[in-house]
Amino acid sequence: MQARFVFHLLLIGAFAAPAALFPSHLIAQSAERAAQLLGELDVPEADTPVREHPGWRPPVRVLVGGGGATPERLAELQAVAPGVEIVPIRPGQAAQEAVATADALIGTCHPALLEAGTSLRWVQAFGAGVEDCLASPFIRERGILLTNVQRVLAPAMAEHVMALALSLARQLPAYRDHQRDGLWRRAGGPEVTLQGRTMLVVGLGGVGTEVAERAHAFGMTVTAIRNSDRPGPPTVSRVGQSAALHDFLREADVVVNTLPLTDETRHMFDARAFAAMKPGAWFINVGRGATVVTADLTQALEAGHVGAAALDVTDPEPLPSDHPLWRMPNVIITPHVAPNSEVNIDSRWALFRENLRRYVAGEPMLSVVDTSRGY
Ligand code: OXD
Repeated sequence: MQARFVFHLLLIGAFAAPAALFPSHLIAQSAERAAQLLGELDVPEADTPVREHPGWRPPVRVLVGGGGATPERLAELQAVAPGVEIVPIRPGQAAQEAVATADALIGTCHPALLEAGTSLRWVQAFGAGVEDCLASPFIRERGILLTNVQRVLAPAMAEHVMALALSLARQLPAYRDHQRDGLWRRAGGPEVTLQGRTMLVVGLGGVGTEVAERAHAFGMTVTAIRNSDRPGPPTVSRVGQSAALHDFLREADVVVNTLPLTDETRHMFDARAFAAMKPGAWFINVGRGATVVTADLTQALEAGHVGAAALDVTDPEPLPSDHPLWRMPNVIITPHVAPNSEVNIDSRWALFRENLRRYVAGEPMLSVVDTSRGY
């Protein structure tokens, strides 16, 4: 555990460094690391083989989109699906025609493709959040199997959460401002430690669990809210369901939102939720912007009741350049980059490949979305 943690910290440093300092051999090794990571990630596997899913049949034609569809990756997909026609979506191509006869769609969930894809039986989303796929009625109406990449993105997102929490604790934004002006000067506020504080993770799924593991390793007490009565991992000392959110908020020094966007989670963080937070506590959001009422968060920060916020997601996105959140000294904003890492693109494609192999063979699929819950 200790060694693994040192590795995570090294990566945080590497991302902060200018591109020239980022060793290219690390990028070259990423494909190998991705395959290894997929093995380590504990990606959830469906209980039943996909051949028992209504409508499954061996696929004939699979349409492939999404970032990073290089000839090598397409060849790897072909290798696990011999005899299947793998059709890449090319920019400017009328993909609606091509999707009409496709059995599966990998790497994109574009509403126009879902509408035209009347033969689709399986869609592999490019990302973790699938609210856009489910906003179009076709997945649910046609009983299409939907898979995502939630676990694959979790380590990068959890590192991003810790980077944001550490930046707030150690006042790094203020020191970066001083550095720009060549000033050897204390930031003003007290530097604090994460150790000994309580972190509440709201949304104890793949990402939340990875956040909890890291926060626990930093000596934090971790509590969590999840949408089921399943017990949490040993790194989490207390787990409640959403009805207990406000009670849990009262106890936390750092609140981390890793929620997906569903009808239940939309605007879950409103004025009442922020009022329930401990005075001065911090709010970190890497889930979805619309789980928060932005005006209520802004007001809670202006009033000083919420002590600081670090937001990778906002509502709306992009956040308009004249929005007051941009100018608050106690707010860090990153532009929806928490899931990004040089290894994630490879691990995404490793998952696509493995799921295609399983789909063709009729085996249990990985990372299946419960379309009734929306995640
Ligand atoms: C996602 C994302 O994949 O936020 O859901 O990028």
